[in-house]
Amino acid sequence: MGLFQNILNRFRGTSVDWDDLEETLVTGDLGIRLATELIKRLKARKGRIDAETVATACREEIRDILGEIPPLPPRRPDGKPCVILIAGVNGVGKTTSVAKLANHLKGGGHSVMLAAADTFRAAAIEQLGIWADRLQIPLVKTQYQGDPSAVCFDAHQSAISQGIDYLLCDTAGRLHTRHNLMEELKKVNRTLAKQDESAPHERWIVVDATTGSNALAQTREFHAALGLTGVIVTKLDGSGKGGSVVAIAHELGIPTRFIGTGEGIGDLQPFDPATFVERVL
Ligand SMILES: Nc1nc2c(ncn2[C@@H]2O[C@H](COP(=O)(O)OP(=O)(O)OP(=O)(O)O)[C@@H](O)[C@H]2O)c(=O)[nH]1
Ligand SMILES: [Mg+2]
Repeated sequence: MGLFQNILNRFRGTSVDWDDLEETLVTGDLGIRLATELIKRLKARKGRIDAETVATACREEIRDILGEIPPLPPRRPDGKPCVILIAGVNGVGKTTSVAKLANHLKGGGHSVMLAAADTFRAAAIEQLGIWADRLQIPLVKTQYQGDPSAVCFDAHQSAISQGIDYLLCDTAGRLHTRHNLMEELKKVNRTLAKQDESAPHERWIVVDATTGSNALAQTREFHAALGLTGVIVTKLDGSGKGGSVVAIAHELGIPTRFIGTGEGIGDLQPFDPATFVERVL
């Protein structure tokens, strides 16, 4: 059940207790800091305080926090590809999201290339290769346990020489608490700037909606390493409602760019705050 429905159910016919409301917000993956901020904003509002008005006010405040979502960067004026680096912890849906995003971009008439920078798992290169074949998109890869930075460098060089519009780099899952793996990711990021100092133009984290508020902690660490410019939230077809992306927008100012709603290639939509607040959260 969604956050606003929970608020309505909990307080309908009774007065709204602020502590109870805060707990409901935290349970909705908004996190303590955002829940406290929302309560503050709600208290500052004048007028009736009942279940309906509080639910509506919460919607408005969350819509405000989500702000405007930047559009996908266009093809670079210098003719070089727009490079999107995809990172995140293990199993959140990075590789699937890269494939879905490639499909989305290809459907929009753009040329796309993939870089298989997850050299950590042998199956990962193969997994991305299957998607690339299916989508008929070029893939640059190396052998298992090769250097992920070198793969990205080669892919970038190839994408530049072929006049590709978008280069999507899939990286290995890594725990945000593992220092050496985060350093490796920073190196990938630096390497992509070697042939185009403005690259990678986008650095996105993929978070799983079912992991709740842990997504905020992950994003904090990846943001410190990469300076993130976006979030893809996956598995919104599951039990998670994606409250964590509101906390991420509020605390870190990072916009969500796409949402994943299934395992299929078409199950990716551009993030629309209005729809998200009305129908998903
Ligand atoms: N239900 C659902 N499943 C998803 C979604 N996105 C990805 N998955 C599934 O989640 C599982 C992991 O997806 P991957 O794309 O391999 O995840 P990853 O982050 O690349 O994993 P690692 O590379 O091992 O870190 C797969 O079974 C996907 O089909 C989604 O939006 N909804
Ligand atoms: Mg993967």
